[in-house]
Amino acid sequence: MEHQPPHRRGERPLAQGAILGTPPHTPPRDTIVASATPPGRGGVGVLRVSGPLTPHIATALLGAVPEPRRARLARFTDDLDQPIDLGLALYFPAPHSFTGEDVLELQGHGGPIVQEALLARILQLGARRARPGEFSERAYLNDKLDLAQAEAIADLIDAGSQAAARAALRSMQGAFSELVHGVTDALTALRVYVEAAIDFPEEEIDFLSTGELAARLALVRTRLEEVERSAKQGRLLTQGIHVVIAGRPNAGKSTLLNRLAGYDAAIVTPVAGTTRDVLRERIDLDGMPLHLIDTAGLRTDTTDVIEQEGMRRARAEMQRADRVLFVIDGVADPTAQAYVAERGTLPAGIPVTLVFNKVDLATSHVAPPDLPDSLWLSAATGQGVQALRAHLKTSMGYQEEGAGALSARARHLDALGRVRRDFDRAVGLLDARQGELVAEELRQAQMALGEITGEFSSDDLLGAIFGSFCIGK
Ligand SMILES: Nc1nc2c(ncn2[C@@H]2O[C@H](COP(=O)(O)OP(=O)(O)OP(=O)(O)O)[C@@H](O)[C@H]2O)c(=O)[nH]1
Ligand SMILES: [Mg+2]
Repeated sequence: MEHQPPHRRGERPLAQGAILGTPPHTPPRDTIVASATPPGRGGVGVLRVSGPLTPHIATALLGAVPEPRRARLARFTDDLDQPIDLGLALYFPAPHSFTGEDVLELQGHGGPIVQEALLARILQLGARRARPGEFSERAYLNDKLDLAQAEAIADLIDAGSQAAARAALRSMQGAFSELVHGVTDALTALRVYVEAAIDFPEEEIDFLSTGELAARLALVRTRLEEVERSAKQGRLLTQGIHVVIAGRPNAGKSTLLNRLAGYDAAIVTPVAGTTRDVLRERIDLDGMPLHLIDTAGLRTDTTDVIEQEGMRRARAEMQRADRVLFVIDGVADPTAQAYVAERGTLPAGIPVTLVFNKVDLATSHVAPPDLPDSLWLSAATGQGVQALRAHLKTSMGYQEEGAGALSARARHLDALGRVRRDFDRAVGLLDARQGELVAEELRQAQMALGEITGEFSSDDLLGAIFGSFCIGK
């Protein structure tokens, strides 16, 4: 399987060389092996070997290096030439392989004993066990794919819906990277323009005051906004949102979780203070993953240490939420006094939806003034729950999959946010006629953009990204 990036990093001399410097990473020289199929029993088990020792391993194991890219039925033998298994061998010589190195794929029988014996033999021949994501990391280091594409592979494997899978496939094939590179190229052109002006100081002032530069900046900004929109949508599709269900004890939080999850995930009782632990459920909202988190009811009049710890955890979850559903018992508290009392203790900046529950018991309802978005429903009967689902989708800006939805991650949005801030500062400095500083801000913006596709990346970042992949990927 090969993935062609829209641009190879090595082929971007302006981005890489004179203006930006070269990346610090060098491809590794040792040989790795791992099972590419999940552990356990199955019809076929695939082991993958990558690195310079691959031809040597193939010769020792199969008697000869197989013809490139042609399946060969072979005996996999041990050091005494006794067969370990019989299967298909596929050889992909560098650089035409997934990792860009010499790769051998062995499709044997999918039993744990036979797979482990084969793996032990390959270790004996000089390979070492691969770390999680190490094949993808090598593909990245060898310019076979960029960082956003490598992440899209993991997102494809983890996709929780058809829509997310299709979006990940598009990003894996480079569609998201291409958008980012479009902005990078426009920024590079801008920087060349600005830096040329700085080299001719007598003309700098004139140059900065012409409308030309302002017009170019505006154009880049429009493209940047396009990428941000696309990434935001992609992030919703790929990673979804985290919604915390909070409120007073007995408001019906766990009942609501169960209703949305479609089964009895949480214990529900008429006893106030039933839920103590944090409970997580992942559901699919027309393609968007929704991570629902049920929490202990908030109240001040308890001395129960377990409940107090539950509340502490509830508040910690709210800090990390994309949205809080604050559930009110609509019968006992029709004016949402529980929310009014708690408002000051909720994390600032995290949007809240008020859910007035138990409408099946209430005779009428009106929205009390000065409150956030409000919905009335019955978690017990399901009445109004569809409207809550729709509200969650629209309030997050999620649209049903358009023709070209892409997968993206919070990491990308974070980088794009920094690009935007640097860029806006550059525009401000232009107004102040500060050519050198404009150039510097644009350089920073370009660096932040480069983090998305991995033209700029620290070892820590790579470790965090690839470390979350599965072994053998
Ligand atoms: N009539 C009616 N009863 C409900 C509704 N939702 C929940 N209840 C009842 O309210 C009681 C409390 O429900 P829970 O879901 O356990 O409430 P909770 O907010 O999770 O409570 P704690 O875990 O104690 O914080 C139970 O007896 C539920 O059956 C509803 O929509 N209508
Ligand atoms: Mg509960």
